[in-house]
Amino acid sequence: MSDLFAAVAGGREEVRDGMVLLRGYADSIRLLPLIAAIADSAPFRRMATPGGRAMSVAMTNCGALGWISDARGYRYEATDPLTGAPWPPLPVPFAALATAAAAAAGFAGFAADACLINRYAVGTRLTAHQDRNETDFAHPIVSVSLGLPAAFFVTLDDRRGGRTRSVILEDGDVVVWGGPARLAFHGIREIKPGHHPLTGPYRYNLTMRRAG
Ligand SMILES: O=C(O)CCC(=O)C(=O)O
Ligand SMILES: [Mn+2]
Repeated sequence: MSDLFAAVAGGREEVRDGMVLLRGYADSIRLLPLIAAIADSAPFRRMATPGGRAMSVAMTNCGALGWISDARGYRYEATDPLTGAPWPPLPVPFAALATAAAAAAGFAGFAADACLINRYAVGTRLTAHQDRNETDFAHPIVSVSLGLPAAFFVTLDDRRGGRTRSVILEDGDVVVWGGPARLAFHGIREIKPGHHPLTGPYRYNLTMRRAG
């Protein structure tokens, strides 16, 4: 494990079967400049839902594949539809963090090839959904929270309207889910007003996936 995350490692908590929360595992001071560099070439944008509405959360990607939504649906693409260029490469510290966090959560050998970057302004949210556009659900999802806190919820029984558990995710917290939780419904409740010393009025989230 590199000092990028070992230095800030905190507690380990099971959120539900197959989902582990690693408190304070990621170092936002190291990660945020990498996000800014990615956004210089692949800007944050509010993608359109298949139904034609703009999503409230602004998104971009890095890695060999990037997740997109538009009138044709949800999918991964190798190029950014905004620029026509390949998505910026997955920074080595992102990939290393994903592999180490997955191993710490019990998913050894994870190698991410895609990273969706979400930017939440105050008042935005992400409704309940499954991450299911990846080709092989044997691989876990690694989610990194940076900046303002957020209430993350997950269903306990894989039904959209099922019972949920909520946890507050703070700057540096990493959640890993796979196995029995891989297709759990999850989302983010409305971000409360606040100011974070590193991100101001925003929360950033990286979800690292094996998409292809
Ligand atoms: O922001 C989060 O913590 C979750 C993000 C998420 O579920 C997603 O991007 O699919
Ligand atoms: Mn998700």
